[in-house]
Formats: sequence, C-alpha cells, structure tokens
Amino acid sequence: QEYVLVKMRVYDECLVGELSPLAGRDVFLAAATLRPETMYGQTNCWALPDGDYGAFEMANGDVMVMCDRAARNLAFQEHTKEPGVVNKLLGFKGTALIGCAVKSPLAVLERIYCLPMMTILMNKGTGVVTSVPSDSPMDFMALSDLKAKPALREKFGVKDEWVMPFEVVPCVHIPEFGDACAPIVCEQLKIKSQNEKVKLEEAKGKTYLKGFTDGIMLLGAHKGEPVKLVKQKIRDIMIADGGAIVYSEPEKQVMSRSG
Ligand code: ZZB
Repeated sequence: QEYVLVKMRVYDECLVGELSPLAGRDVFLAAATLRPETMYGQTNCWALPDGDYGAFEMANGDVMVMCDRAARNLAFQEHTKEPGVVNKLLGFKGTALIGCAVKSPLAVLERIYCLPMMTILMNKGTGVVTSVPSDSPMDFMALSDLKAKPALREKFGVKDEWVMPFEVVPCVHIPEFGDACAPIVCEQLKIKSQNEKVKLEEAKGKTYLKGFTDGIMLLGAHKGEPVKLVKQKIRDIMIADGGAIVYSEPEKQVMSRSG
C-alpha cells in the first residue's frame, strides 16, 4: 500500500510540556492519506490518546511524529541518515499530542488542532490521521461528536476553541452528493455517532469511489478539474513543496493485529 505522508508542521509554541525536548526543532505530525486531493478541506487531525507515538529524526534534520512501526518502515525508504536505522528522540502517548496546533500543507485553514479519535488503528499508517470532515464520514462523525458532547471534550482535555470554530470546508464536488459528501451521506444513513462502525463503513464505501470517479475539485490549483485527472498532480505539488513524502507499507503488516 502506498500512502502520501502529509507533514503537518507543529507551531513552535506547542513544543512544551512532554514535547519540550523538541523545542527549536522543525517538528511535523506525519499523517498517512490516500486522498491527497482533499487536503484543502482539513479541519483538524487525529491521534489515539492511548496510542504509543515517537518523534523521529529524518535525514534532512526534520523531526516527524508517528508510531514506531511506521518509523521503522520509513528507515528502509531512504528517509533516515543510515538505511534501516531509526533515530528516536522521544516517546510519548497520544495524549501528549492533543491540542497541538499545526499548519498542514494545502489546508485552507492556517491553524488546526490535533484531537482525540478512538477508532484509529495503530497497525496501519502512522497512527496520526488527518481529518477532512467534508469527504470522510468517519472524520465528520468524530468531529460532530466532539462538538455535540462537552463531556467528551472534558474527558480528553479538549478546549472549545480547538473544535467549535471549525466547520466543514467543501473541496470536492460530487454530482450525486453536492459539495460535501460526508455530512450528506451520514444524514442519509442516519448515523448518530462515530461508534456506528457498520454504517460508517457503508458511508465510506459510498463516498470513497464516487470521490475518485465523479469528483470535481472546488479549490486549489486544479479547481474545476476532475479528481481522477489531478489527484496525482496534487500529490506531486505537495511533494515538490516539501509538504509530503511517499510512504509504502508492506501488505502483510496492514493485515496483522500486532502492530
Ligand atoms: C484524508 C482523507 C480524506 C481520508 C477523505 C479518507 C477520506 P483505508 O482505505 O482504510 O486504508 N487513516 C489513515 N491511517 C489510519 C489509521 N491508522 N487508522 C484509521 N484511519 C486511518 O483508509 C485510508 C484512510 O483512512 C486515509 O485517508 C486516512 O484518512 C485514514 F475524504 O486521509 B484519509 C471515505 C474516506 N475519505
């Protein structure tokens, strides 16, 4: 499986507390995505509060935050000083990332926050996930839950200002669903929360394929053009600007439960 790793730059003032050993470094949360064309619509990113994460030094001196397994994979993909050797600067739980403000490539919003998501799989991607509630039903429901449930925000120490101001940013038009497919499909399927796994899988199925086959860009350098023709070009723009790298994952690892 080949992902695009989006480098979300952590604002300096967030390198405090548990993250203070990283102060002064160029630190990025690394999110694995299959939908680079939706990056305009990012409203936040996600970490698993109980998940194990680390900060890893890359060949160019950048520090990237992800799970150990992803860092090990990257070390074999020419991103570390020595092939196969991981340089872990710091380890911490996902809770340390909650409330981190980041500047993410292509995102219309200048400053978005890392929030808790319970359904993140640590055996897939990096364990850091970017959130596009306009086009991802899971992201839409997880953000809606945080907005609707003060107790949930309180449980994870999430401040209102990290969540409440953020509305869906439409970035891909799909004739069947309009300018933001995820809220529409969640409504159609009467999905009430992020815990409705079965319905959310159905919603994902409905939106994933249509986004590619029928989607038209609403924002960015390729506004007005079909997703299927420009997806790769948008990926390449991010990579050329240093905002993303390619990350491959062996198929077997994705299947294993061990992480
Ligand atoms: C932005 C985005 C926009 C995504 C969208 C999806 C959608 P797949 O096909 O199951 O491999 N993701 C990445 N890593 C994880 C993880 N460890 N745990 C949970 N979710 C993860 O799914 C890949 C997608 O799942 C990635 O692409 C990422 O979210 C998320 F509009 O990034 B995506 C209908 C989906 N739309």
